[in-house]
Amino acid sequence: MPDTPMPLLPALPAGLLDALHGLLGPRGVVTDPLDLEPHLSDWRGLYRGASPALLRPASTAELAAAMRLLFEAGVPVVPQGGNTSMVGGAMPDESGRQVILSLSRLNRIRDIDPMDMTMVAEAGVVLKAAQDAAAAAGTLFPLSLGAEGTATIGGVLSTNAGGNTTVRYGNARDLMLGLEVVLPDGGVINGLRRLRKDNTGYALRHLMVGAEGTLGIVTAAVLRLFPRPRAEAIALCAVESEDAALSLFRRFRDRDETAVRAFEYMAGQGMDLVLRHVEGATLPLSERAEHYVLVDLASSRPDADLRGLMEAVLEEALEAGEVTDAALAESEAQRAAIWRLREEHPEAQKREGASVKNDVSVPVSKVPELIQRSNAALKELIPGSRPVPFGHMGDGNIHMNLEQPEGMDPGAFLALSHDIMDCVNAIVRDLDGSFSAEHGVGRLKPDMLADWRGGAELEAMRRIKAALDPKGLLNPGKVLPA
Ligand code: FAD
Ligand code: 2HG
Ligand code: ZN
Repeated sequence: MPDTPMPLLPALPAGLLDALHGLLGPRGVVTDPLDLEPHLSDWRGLYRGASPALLRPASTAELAAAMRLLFEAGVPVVPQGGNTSMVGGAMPDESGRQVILSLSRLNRIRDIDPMDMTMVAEAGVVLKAAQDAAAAAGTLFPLSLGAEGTATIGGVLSTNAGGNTTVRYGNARDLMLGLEVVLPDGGVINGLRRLRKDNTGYALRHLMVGAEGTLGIVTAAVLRLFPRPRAEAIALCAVESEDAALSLFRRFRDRDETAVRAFEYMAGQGMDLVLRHVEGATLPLSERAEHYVLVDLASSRPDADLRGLMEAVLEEALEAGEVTDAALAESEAQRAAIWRLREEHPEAQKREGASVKNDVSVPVSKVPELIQRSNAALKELIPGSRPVPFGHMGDGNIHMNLEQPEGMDPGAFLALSHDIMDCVNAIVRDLDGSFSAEHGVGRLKPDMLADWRGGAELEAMRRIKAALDPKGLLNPGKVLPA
């Protein structure tokens, strides 16, 4: 046998790279391993993939032409936005055959219309840039999440991201009116309609939202804008229990539902990690608590007395023994500091050691039961482990995360990931919830999808996939089980 070294990566079909170069130009095709490197691992460090090339088309037409070539050659394509997926959705597999597709050069805001209250943004626009552009036009694009400085419009739509303001404005799907999409064979759906009413056949745009890049490539979207808030009030509260937190939510909602922009729960355990690991983080309350909530009120009415509303409701809740302490932000700096305590939870968990995430949702009324039962079951499953539940209580989505026991080998803890997820999911199922609330299915959870959405529902999903992506080339191995 001749001792010839195997190539590290299987080559793309002959001539394809040259053809792609011809179409996309030198900036449009990246093959240097150093430049590819940041695209081959995910934020959580769960996956490491391989890829022969990263494509960066500069327009929808370029992308459509490239997709036609890839389709004919039978090359799999993995769309990647900001690569902040929590479920490995944007990772190529280890085969080295999958091309990564970045939309980073499609990063224009094509139009903002303050009368229609719409923005047309390309897929590569970073979420924060979309928020800033809306603000510059005197409007609000309300989607808000910890990764907003990196996540893209294509990514948030493809995952149907939720974040902090779902309780008031809905998730990404609710903020989308129309889409431009390139299909696996290069066909283009020109659906950038800015209509509030458009009942014309199947709503393909909604099929693409949350499809995690398995049905088509989102290239641009019509997004909904809102009036800017002119009055705001924000407080960090120590609350007596999970039930007290829910009761406080109800008090605010019943007084003025439209004023509640965010209502976030945080357990004492998670706040301790933030205070330990995040530079400059301090608790604006007199003492540590077992449970906290962040209440964020906003209104577009300049005369809305949200400070008065905040104080009145907190007063009632203090008297009822639900709230034990509260700090109201008096300045923009204090407001940002309170939000930071919430937003730094994922980073603080990461710095503390290994953790397993459970992005689950239940009906809002069942959130306290979810947290209480999961805490108990997880501590029993792994003695010494530290449940860190936090998240979007107002919409029923809690990150029922588990931090490793102090001193335990991180690898040994992560080897128990599936037992940990099964443990929480059994409770979630019992409470009529979902195993994936806002992060998606990605590469991590296709088996869960098969388990939870079997029968006719899974079969219908498979048929949709086969109809739109007959060669199975778009983001293989994601969402649907093999
Ligand atoms: P990527 O991670 O690059 O991709 C996500 C998925 O979408 C992949 O399946 C990818 O193939 C596909 N995709 C990307 N672009 C396109 C496109 N143009 N067309 C078709 N498919 C595409 N998520 C929440 O919902 N709420 C939160 O509060 C939240 N907070 C976070 C905080 C932190 C610190 C981090 C790291 C993540 C957080 N996330 C949150 C998860 C993540 O930010 C979201 O899932 C986000 O929507 C991903 O956007 P992205 O551009 O990074 O997409
Ligand atoms: C958040 O709400 C994100 O901060 C991340 O969805 C949640 O780290 C997590 O589990
Ligand atoms: Zn979240």
